[in-house]
Amino acid sequence: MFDGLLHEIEKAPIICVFRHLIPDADALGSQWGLVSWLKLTYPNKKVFAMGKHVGIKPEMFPNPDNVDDDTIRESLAIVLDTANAKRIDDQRYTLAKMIIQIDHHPLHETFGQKKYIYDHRAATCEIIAEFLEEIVVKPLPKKIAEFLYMGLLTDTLKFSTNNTSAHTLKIAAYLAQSDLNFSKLNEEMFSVSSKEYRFSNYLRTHASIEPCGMAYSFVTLEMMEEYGVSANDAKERITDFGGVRDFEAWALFIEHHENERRFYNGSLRSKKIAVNDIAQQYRGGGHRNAAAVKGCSKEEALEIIQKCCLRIKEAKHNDTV
Ligand SMILES: [Mn+2]
Repeated sequence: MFDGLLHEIEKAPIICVFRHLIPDADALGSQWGLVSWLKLTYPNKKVFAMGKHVGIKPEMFPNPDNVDDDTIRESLAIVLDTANAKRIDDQRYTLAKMIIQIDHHPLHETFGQKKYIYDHRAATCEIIAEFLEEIVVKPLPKKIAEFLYMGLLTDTLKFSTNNTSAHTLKIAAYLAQSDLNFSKLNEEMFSVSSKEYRFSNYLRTHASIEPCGMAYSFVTLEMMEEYGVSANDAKERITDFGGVRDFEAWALFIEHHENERRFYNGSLRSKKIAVNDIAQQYRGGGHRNAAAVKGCSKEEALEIIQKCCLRIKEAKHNDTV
């Protein structure tokens, strides 16, 4: 499965580990899990965590490194959890001697000489842990296991997404051997601020719900200002629509502005219907049941809702015939 990966790692004196912009816990967990393991295992190599953007929970992960262009030129670049080249946090990955992609998103674009893409895995952390399990038979050092577990826990929404598999749990069990404190990790990853709590209440109260079972909300710049939440925090609240029996799909559109232009970036989620191909029509993409769109006008966002509704109706029709 990881043919040649260890070989490339072993021969590289410098390794730069990249991940996507606006990193979530899977991007950061896989990055810091791998970086920490590389540093520990190869004390003579120079290993760097790349990226400028801070994540949703910056207090949970160390700060990225400052790396000059010449160092990147001499390095092996490993890019984690990122399907499109434009989303790589720090575009200088192109300077590297060699680029390796490791990801669980469906293959979207090839930007590396080698790639390890396993889109049936629930998280990039699952793939990194799987790679380490092959090499390190005994339990991983606690900190490394924690980083990887955090990404596994959040990308699977506490092991509840439909890509959670027996393998995911096997990997979780492997990580758990490192004396993990599950309740503490859950608390750290999922508890929200009282501001977010109030904002969630607003979202739930004001969501639009189509008769087909499509729920959605628009969050304007003014609303985020009023509730004191950032666009990143607001986006995370898509999970507030999950767990409702009547909802087949749901969407959250967050307003952004660039120069004078105001537009929406949206997150789409569904129980059964595919939403990633719809997302692709609106400058986005992602997983079958969890995708994102970019730079949409309100009209486009409403079109997306209509397309999802149509698909829900078709699916219901097919179920009954
Ligand atoms: Mn991920």
